Amino acid sequence: EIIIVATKNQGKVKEFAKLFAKLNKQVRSLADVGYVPEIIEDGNTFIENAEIKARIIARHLNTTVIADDSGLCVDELNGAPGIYSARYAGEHGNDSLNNKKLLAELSNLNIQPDENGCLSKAQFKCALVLMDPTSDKTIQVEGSCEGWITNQLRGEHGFGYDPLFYLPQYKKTMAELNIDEKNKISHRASALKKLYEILVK
Ligand code: ITT
Repeated sequence: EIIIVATKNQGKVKEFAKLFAKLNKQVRSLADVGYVPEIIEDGNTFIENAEIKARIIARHLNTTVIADDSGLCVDELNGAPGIYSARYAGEHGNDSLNNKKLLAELSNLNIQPDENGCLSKAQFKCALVLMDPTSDKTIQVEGSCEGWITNQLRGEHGFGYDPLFYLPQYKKTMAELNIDEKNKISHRASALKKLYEILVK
């Protein structure tokens, strides 16, 4: 069975491909199906934005799709960048600028780092919306992952804010975990697990 994941983010695609492989399903991304629209994500929540993407793409392709809207919420920044995570520093999807901006915003607060260099608690959040265009029915789920923002980029795996997201239980950043390790604990994996549990019922 083939699942269309309505995303142009290759980092997300890789993680979904591995997660769905365990369920014996193959993943196709927007690049694979040759439809990569510019979508204005003007919702107020992760769920709303995931639904906007799912609806546009499911209708266009006339097939069921799963859309992912996700981001990082930093406690000391009152939940920023949140739904603006992809364009935090102004340029959509520029991970290195976004990470710089995050460190700059936290450095303005003059927080004393802890022994691991950590400055604030944070959560990764992921909303998944599965949409069937014939009925317009959706399934909506959310997953999250708790960690800390550390003051130094570390690790080469993953994408986005992974190099700054520190996991005390591993003494590593998310970018120092390989994809299988990340897929055991990530916000995306936790959301997908909830979706799967609803679908098998
Ligand atoms: P699509 O909308 O096409 O799926 P996108 O990259 O624009 O791709 P989002 O609007 O959901 O996706 O933005 C998500 C941003 O949040 C992304 O650019 C990362 O900076 C961050 N993010 C989400 N999940 C992440 C993860 O697992 N690790 C690190 N950063 C993540």
